[in-house]
Amino acid sequence: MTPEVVVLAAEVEAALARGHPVVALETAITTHGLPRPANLETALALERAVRDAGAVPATIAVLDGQVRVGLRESELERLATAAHPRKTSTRDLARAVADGAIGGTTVAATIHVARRCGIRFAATGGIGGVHRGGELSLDVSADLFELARSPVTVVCSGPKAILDLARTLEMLESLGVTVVGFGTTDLPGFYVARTGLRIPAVADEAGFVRLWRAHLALGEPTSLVVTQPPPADLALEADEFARLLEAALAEARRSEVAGAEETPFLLAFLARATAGRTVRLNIALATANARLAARLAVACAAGSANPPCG
Ligand code: PSU
Ligand code: MN
Repeated sequence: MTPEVVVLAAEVEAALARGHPVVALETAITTHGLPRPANLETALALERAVRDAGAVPATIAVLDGQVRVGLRESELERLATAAHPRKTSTRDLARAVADGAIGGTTVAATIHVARRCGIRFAATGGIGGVHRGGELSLDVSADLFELARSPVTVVCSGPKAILDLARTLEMLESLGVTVVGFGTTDLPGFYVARTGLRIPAVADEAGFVRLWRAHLALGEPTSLVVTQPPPADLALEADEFARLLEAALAEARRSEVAGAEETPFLLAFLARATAGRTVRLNIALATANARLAARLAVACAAGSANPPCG
């Protein structure tokens, strides 16, 4: 990537140069994950959450044939209201740039770009993973493969609950990606607080900083995936969610939706079926994750030179 293709906002560039904490924010949630106008409000709320915790937000997207790292409010608005924004994963980045397109970046594309810029923290709602039936369809999110080669800590509420969570954990293990629970040993499942799948926990911020330092010292090329449960007041019960998901998956089969369209389709179905509760939950958990990512970035930057990764 040449400098003209990846453009850093002045604030982000200055923060990185001084070793100040920076948190990358994905934008597929803006272009494809949330309905309007909640998508723009959320994108702004995520940036505010990062700032309030003392870090600099670097919202990443493709605009006018450039990968932009740090957007102005007017640019976020363009992204959030674009007629046909592209869902841009790693494989789509070059094409989106070449076509002069506008696109929201998935976790995969976001951490890919973050790594190139020396940004070490990112936040999202839920990471992609192995889709149900993925053992045959091979519909496995590029997020997993990018997590295997980008030393960027990603704070999330677990993999999106529409996925095959057990196989997603297996793949992360195979790829050498460390998954930890922030104060939990039960993998959070995005809309649900507990999935019954066990993960190692870090108790607190100090515990994470020790893990992060060890990971850095070992020179591991992989991500640390930090998961925290969704806010309790909005989280769904496991059986309630299971019923909703059955209906959503049946509708996806009837509509013959597959591939990159599946995630946005299922999220939209769940939003309709719950009269917007899953949207409120998605916003709340994404904001909480942005806040935690910033907190951890601040804690890790304290007393460390925060050298850019190669
Ligand atoms: N989490 C959300 N909403 C989203 C996504 C995650 O709350 O829209 C997006 C993320 O950008 C993630 C992507 O990287 O879905 C994964 O899509 P796929 O399974 O097609 O790789
Ligand atoms: Mn996919």
